[in-house]
Amino acid sequence: MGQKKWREARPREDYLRILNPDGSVNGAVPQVADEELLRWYRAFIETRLLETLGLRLQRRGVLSVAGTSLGEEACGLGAAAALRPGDWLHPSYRQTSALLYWGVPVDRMMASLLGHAPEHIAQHLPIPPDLAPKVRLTPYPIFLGANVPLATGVAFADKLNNRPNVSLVFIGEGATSEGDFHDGLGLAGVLKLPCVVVVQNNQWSISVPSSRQTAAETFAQKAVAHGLPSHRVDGNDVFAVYAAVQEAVDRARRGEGASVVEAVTYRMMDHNSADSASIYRTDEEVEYWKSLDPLDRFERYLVARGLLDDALKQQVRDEAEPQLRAAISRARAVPPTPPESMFLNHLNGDPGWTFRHQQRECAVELAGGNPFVDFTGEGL
Ligand SMILES: Cc1ncc(C[n+]2csc(CCOP(=O)(O)OP(=O)(O)O)c2C)c(N)n1
Ligand SMILES: [Mg+2]
Repeated sequence: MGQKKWREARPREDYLRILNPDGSVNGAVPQVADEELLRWYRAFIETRLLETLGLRLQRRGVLSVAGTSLGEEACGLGAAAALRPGDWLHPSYRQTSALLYWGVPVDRMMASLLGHAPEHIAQHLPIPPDLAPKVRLTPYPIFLGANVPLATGVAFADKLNNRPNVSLVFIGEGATSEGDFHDGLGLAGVLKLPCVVVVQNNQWSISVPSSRQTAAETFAQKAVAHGLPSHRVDGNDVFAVYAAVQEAVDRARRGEGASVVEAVTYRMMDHNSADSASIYRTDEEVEYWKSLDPLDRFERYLVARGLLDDALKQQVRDEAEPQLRAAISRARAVPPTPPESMFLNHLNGDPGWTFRHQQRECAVELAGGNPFVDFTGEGL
């Protein structure tokens, strides 16, 4: 196999940046209460800890695949913090920080990564109503881009019913090449839907660099063709993400329609545990982006403000880790999802031939037979 590495094409830095990598600030910092800043900090730390534990579980064969959002946490966090209870969050798989910010139960998240069916998880890990997240969530679709029309559909329903909610949806820069992204944006533009689309541009779509994803100069530009306003921000600056998304959310809530926010960031790790990024990109590139780390600069800012010191840093970790470990243990204690339960749901009408065939194959296997030898499918 060839050993070609892509030459780095650094993104333009003429974007909104409020928090510099050294922790100093440019211009006005969004007004956020001290307690809220510490909530952001805890979500940052929990995200890093949880994803590290997830990777270790993958290495031990507990999870079949694990990914991380290392270096990208400010995108999910800053955007999610701009929502209010009742709003909708439509994540992709790189917004662990958004989920943890809104208190999505870690045991359920982990049970889902373990492959359990949603109904099974709900049955074995019930959530007391007062602990349920205060935003509404949709599960991320594996087919990239599909959550954009989903979000615009939800926003349309809210608009038709005069509900004051906003839908926040995340998509990777690679997935903006999907038709679904444009279908969703087209509708959101024409119908002025209360929707904010965050393009999390982490420079890579598995092994395809963003410079090969589009000939457009920026991903924010993709909004123009749909008549939508856009912002382009430093995605490693939690204040810039928050400020831009907050403005877009306010606009959507006032009934003025949808917006796009491109958050420029970097995927520090492999695409997921099934990838090996060192084959296609250089160490120098990764080193450069380490110097822009979103948590380092936020910590520097909090320390300079007198809100954080070494003792509190340690305390946050010491509180988070046992809680995360306990949640993972609860998820691991969930009994296996009965395999035949995958046939409990089908979309509409009577189950078709393929459905019935697979159901019978599964039944043969569960009875100890070999579906390929012991079941011919005859008579179906
Ligand atoms: C429609 C579709 N095509 C391809 C894939 C396989 N796939 C999964 S993740 C991925 C890369 C996505 O890159 P990007 O949108 O930039 O998101 P990132 O992983 O960088 O966060 C691809 C091609 C898929 N899941 N769905
Ligand atoms: Mg990407």
